[in-house]
Amino acid sequence: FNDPERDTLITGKFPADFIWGSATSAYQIEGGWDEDGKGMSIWDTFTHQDPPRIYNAQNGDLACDSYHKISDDVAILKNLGVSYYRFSISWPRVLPNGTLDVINEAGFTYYDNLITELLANGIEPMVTLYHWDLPQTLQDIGGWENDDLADIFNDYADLCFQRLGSRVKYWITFNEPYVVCWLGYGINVFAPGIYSPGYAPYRAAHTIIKAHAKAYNTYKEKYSSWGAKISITLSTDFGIPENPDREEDVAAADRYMQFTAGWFAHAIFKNGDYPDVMKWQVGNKSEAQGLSESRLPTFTEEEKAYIRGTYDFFGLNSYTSTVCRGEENQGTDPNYEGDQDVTRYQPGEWPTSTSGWLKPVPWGLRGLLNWIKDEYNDPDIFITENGISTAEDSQLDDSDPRITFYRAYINEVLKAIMYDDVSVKGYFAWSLMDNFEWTSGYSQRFGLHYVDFEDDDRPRTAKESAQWFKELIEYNGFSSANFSSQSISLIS
Ligand code: GBH
Repeated sequence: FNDPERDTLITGKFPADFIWGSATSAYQIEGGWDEDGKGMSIWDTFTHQDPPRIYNAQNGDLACDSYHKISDDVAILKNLGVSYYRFSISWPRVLPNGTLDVINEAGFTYYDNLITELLANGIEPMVTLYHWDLPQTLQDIGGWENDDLADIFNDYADLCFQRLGSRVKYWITFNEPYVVCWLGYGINVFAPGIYSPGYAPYRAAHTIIKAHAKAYNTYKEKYSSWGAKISITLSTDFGIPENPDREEDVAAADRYMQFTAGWFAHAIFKNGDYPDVMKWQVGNKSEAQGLSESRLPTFTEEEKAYIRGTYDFFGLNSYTSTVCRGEENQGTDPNYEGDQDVTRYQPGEWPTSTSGWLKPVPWGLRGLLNWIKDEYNDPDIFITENGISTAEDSQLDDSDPRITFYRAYINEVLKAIMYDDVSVKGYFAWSLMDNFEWTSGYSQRFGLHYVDFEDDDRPRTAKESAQWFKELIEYNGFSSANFSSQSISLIS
């Protein structure tokens, strides 16, 4: 993305109706893993494994104890001045077996109370139905590889709409299905810990896309009088061609985007089907591997018609970028990454962070927003996550890198709105508070608020970045005052 102003911070305001929020997810904050009738999720199973799979054998059993701390959580949101809070529902907390046979009322009471407290403080909920914590009972029947999960998810979604929907204006079906499918079913990095790099991710994605479409249509058929917007949150790094003058690299960057964002977005935001380049690549590789059919499943015409257009906005999580070189994969084993014929890396000169994968590239976010606008016909976009980690021993002074990161990234969002006319409608900082960072446990702190994990009470304390974000929200944009605590430059 060729941006002549990419080294410059600009001043300016966001549109008056721009939504500012902060985000969390159930397993990462709630704790209460076996309380009041909650069922087991695949992350309970995964974190309790022996030998341990998580940094220092940590888990989310207590996490930030948000299950018991509604008023603390709402108080820090209120202090931030956000108008929205994005949180997720723990499916096994409300349906311990995953299905409608047992409804755990205590689970709904928790979310009911949370929403009541939010609204009483002038904060609207944005609710994610699936942020990775599948009921274990559903994994036992194959998880997302089992086609039945589309209907079972739809039942769960329907129940959540019915119980909570009169007070929710934004629903998100799935958070980052790419991560679920590839890290969970492809390479055994995340729960459920399946290693099947050439097959299971495609099968899981197929079910998830159908599940999303069902839940979307259920909302529109049964609950549209409540008028919420409903969609999906997708994640991708921004793929940058290694050499923008080399046609193979430009094509490779596009293939990477189609295999990550497009894997889900093409069907939902375009025509009900996978990107042509995915069908071509996976089909050809499958044939070369002597398989009788493509490893990429197909949708029926009826399914395509049902899936396309099942969105009211584009939910985007993005943190970093990646450089792509077009290069034929020489491996012969079925593999989703090999299927792409893309060699990827993050250049050594990019700034680093506590999370090895997260190299701050602010201008990449503007490039990505433009890519989405062009690719999917200018949808409304909500950035549902963006942020940076600091080390386990970091405390309240997080101006470098967190303020520097937010300033540079959010400034790129402003440029995308002001200069490129991208329809960005809201921005959610990840995260409201330090929490359980999946396999990294509590060693990577993403919070605007510090959580003391040594203290049983899990007290929350505002970091410097929380104050900075609050001032940004108050002004609804950048005045020169937002630049005053400039430290090292991420913008290079
Ligand atoms: C988001 O994923 C999640 O939605 C959120 O829950 C999470 O806390 C947040 O980001 C910060 O990570 O362990 O080296 O194999 C962002 C995409 C995908 C980035 C998994 C980290 C693991 C890399 N994440 N990836 S590694």
